[in-house]
Amino acid sequence: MSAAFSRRTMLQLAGSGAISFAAGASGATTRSMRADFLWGAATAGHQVEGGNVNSDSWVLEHVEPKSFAAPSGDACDSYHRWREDMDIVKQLGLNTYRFGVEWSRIEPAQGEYSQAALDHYRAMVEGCVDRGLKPLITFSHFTVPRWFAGLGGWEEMANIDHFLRYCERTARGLGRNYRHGLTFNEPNLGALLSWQPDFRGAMPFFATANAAAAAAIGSSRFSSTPTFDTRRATPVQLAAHQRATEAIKAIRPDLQLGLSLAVADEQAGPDKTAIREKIAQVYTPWFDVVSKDDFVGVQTYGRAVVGEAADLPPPPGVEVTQTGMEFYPEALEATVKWVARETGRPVIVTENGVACADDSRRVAYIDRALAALARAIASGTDVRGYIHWSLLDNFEWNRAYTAQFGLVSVDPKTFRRTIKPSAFHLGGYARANRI
Ligand code: GCO
Repeated sequence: MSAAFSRRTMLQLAGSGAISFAAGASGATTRSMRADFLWGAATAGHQVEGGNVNSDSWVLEHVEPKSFAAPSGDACDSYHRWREDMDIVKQLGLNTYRFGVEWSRIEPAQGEYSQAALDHYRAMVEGCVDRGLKPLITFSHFTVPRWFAGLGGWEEMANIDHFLRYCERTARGLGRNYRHGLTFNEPNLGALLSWQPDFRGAMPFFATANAAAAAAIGSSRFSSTPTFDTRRATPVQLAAHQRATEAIKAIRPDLQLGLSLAVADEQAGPDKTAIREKIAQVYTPWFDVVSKDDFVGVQTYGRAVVGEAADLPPPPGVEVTQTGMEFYPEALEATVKWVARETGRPVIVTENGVACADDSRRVAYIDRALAALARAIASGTDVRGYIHWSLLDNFEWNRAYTAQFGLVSVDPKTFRRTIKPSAFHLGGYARANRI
């Protein structure tokens, strides 16, 4: 038996929960995670960098009617302060930093690539490595260049070629010092949101905003995530993921590459339920494609109770988060088990978190979500990491700066970072490598 084999077997046993039980300080049974478990925090380019002026979102943030509570503006100024952000990740005892590269900085005009932007992101990869952090790179986290939105974005199959060129440039430009990548962040989000009555009802409004954005850039159309037509965009993004995977792997065959899915703990409502239709529409096409990837990223924020034709609102009296979701950290057990079973792939939790002003609720959320994750691992689910959303309080899309998902707060004027107790709490799990 080779050393490599026995080591792998040990890791698998550790991952499956077959070894390493111990009693924690509280008396509860705790479990060691595999030695290479990823403990991290996540950000996304547009949500933290600031000044992402060539993106589709920037255009939409500045037209009437306004679909954003405020423009992203300087965000957290992380385009300049990324070193400080990574220092915090390191200080907390986490070992992974997930961040996104912005296509609209790398290719601000069609066919014009910015070497300076590629160098910037490569320096970020190296910055992680210098601190002993593993970078996990998102190639496309919702935002696209404004010119790409004007060409019909993900609603046009022919547009995939633009994405492939960007992925190739980026894969070359970032160098070899990262081991994990995601092509897309939550390409199923539009389909998932279409089950929410509020989002469905707002589609005519979004269409008006998109028309205004088209006019602003002198185009006849403007296609943006997640307000695009998902029946058109889903087949394009499915194909784009597969082709981008081939293109990136041709340059980096050693890369662990996948995508992340928005996954709610889907539960049938008490009366009639359309849960089967919902799953077939929102998840099944992605599960099929993901089953060929190296791993699958699971992003869970809570549960969805599916009624006859849409998700039901949280029952009266339950605790809700700043984004109106039921506070339900337990969702993570069902989602990672389900996705692992359906895809046969190892899971990395690439996002999980809660929007709350009271940080003690984030501490409770982390404890309960990690307990749920430990139960999934104990039942044999192959989970390779837990990456919290988010490192920073940041630009939460349409809600702008009104929802706090961060382990760290950011002063909007001075950009001063203040680490919250929940961040140290998560770091404690990471340092011990136990749940
Ligand atoms: C998403 C995104 C993040 C969000 C987060 C909180 O999952 O929608 O990846 O960009 O900010 O989920 O809503």
